[in-house]
Amino acid sequence: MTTRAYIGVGSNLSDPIAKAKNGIEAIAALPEVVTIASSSLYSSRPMGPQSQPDYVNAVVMIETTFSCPELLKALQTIELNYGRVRKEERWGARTLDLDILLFGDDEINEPDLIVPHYGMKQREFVLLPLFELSPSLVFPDGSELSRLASDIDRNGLEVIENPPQNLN
Ligand code: 5RY
Ligand code: CA
Ligand code: CA
Repeated sequence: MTTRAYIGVGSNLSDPIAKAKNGIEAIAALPEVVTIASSSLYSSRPMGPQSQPDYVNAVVMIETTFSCPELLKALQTIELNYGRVRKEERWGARTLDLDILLFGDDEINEPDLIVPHYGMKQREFVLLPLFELSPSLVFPDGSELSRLASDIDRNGLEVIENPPQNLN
């Protein structure tokens, strides 16, 4: 049984364009994952603490035979492999952040795993790359991505690079 899932990719340290691409490639290389498409790379202004560099963000659409907790564990391993360090400041700068945005129509509410991702509907750097991949997407609660994406402020979000090809 496979599940369609969407993963948010973010980086704002140590060559963030390269780190975001590394993350996208590492997701595609997971044995139980097939990457269907990845979005453009976007430059975005930091949300949360402002005293940190701009981010590079993207979204990847996959099909996976992992369970959602298995996917989370695999993504956390990739983050650590690309030098992610837990710092004091909440929501501070990071080399690579991989978030499960959607996992099929699952709604999961556990302390360490909340899906759909908390806050994603308010984040232009998630909604606009996601809309690029799946313009007709409907959330598990029935809300339409097209409406959310057209209503949100771009807050300086810009495409910096077209989608990478030949992921598999
Ligand atoms: C708000 C608070 C914390 C939004 C708010 C976070 C990224 C958040 C980021 C990222 C960009 C963080 C989580 N209100 N800003 N801030 N991209 N992650 N642009 O990936 F996202 S920390
Ligand atoms: Ca995260
Ligand atoms: Ca994040």
